[in-house]
Amino acid sequence: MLTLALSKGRIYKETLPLLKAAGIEPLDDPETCRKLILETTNPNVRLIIVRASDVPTYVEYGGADIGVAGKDVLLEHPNAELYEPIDLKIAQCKLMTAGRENEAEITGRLKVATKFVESTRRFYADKGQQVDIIKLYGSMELAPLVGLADRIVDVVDTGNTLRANGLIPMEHIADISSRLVVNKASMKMKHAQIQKFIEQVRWAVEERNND
Ligand code: PRT
Ligand code: MG
Repeated sequence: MLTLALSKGRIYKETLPLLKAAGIEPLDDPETCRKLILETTNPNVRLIIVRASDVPTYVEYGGADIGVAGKDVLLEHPNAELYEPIDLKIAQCKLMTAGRENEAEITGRLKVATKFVESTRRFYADKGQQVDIIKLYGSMELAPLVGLADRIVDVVDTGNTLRANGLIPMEHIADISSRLVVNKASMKMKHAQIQKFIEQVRWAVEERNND
C-alpha cells in the first residue's frame, strides 16, 4: 500500500490531474466528504488529507510515503529527512515582505509578523539586520494595521489580499511552488512502486508544461 499526503484546497485541485496521469483517481471528494483517508481507483494507493503545514511531518515520519508540499512549508522544516524529487510547478506564488503603503518612519528594531519564522529569520540574518519576529498562524495582513508589527512575511499570488488591506509587497524572498516529497525509508522499501509513480508524475508535469 502506498499512502499519499495532500492538503485540501489549491494543492489538492492542482495535484488531481497529475495523479490521474498516474492512473490514480480518488473515490471521494475531500472538499465535500469528511473522510481523512480516501481510497482511489488504484487499490494499492490511498490518499490522506492533512493540513498543508503538516505534510512534511507525515512524510518524514512515515505516516505517508509521499506528499505534496509548498516550498514555503518545506523551508520551515530545513532539517527534514525527505527526498524532493519533483518540482510540480503548481500553487505558485512568492514569499515576500510587505508593509503599510503609508508607513510612518520605523524607529528601533523592525517587528515582523509571520507564520514563516524560519524563512524570515534567515532572510533578515542574510541582510545582517536584527529584527523581532512575531509568530502568527494566519491573517498576517492585520498585524501592521493594528500596530502589532511593522512588516509581515507572507506568500503573495495576485497581491489582492495585500492591496485590500492597504499593504504593498516590498522585498522578494523566494519563488514558491509545490514539490513532491518522499519518505527516505519508503524510497528503499517500495522502490519499484515509488519510482514508477515518480516517472508518471514527472511525465505528466512535462506534458502539462509543453501545452
Ligand atoms: O489553510 P491552512 O492554514 O491549512 O494552510 P495554508 O494556508 O498554508 O494552505 P493553502 O491550501 O491555503 O496553501 C497551500 C500552499 O499553496 C501554500 O503552502 C503555498 O505554497 C501555496 N500558495 C499559492 C498559497 C497561495 N498561492 C496564496 N495566495 N498559499 C496561500 N495563499 C494565501 C496567502 O497566504 C494570502 O492570504 O492567499 C492570500 C494571498 O493571495 P493573493 O492572490 O491575494 O495575493
Ligand atoms: Mg489557507
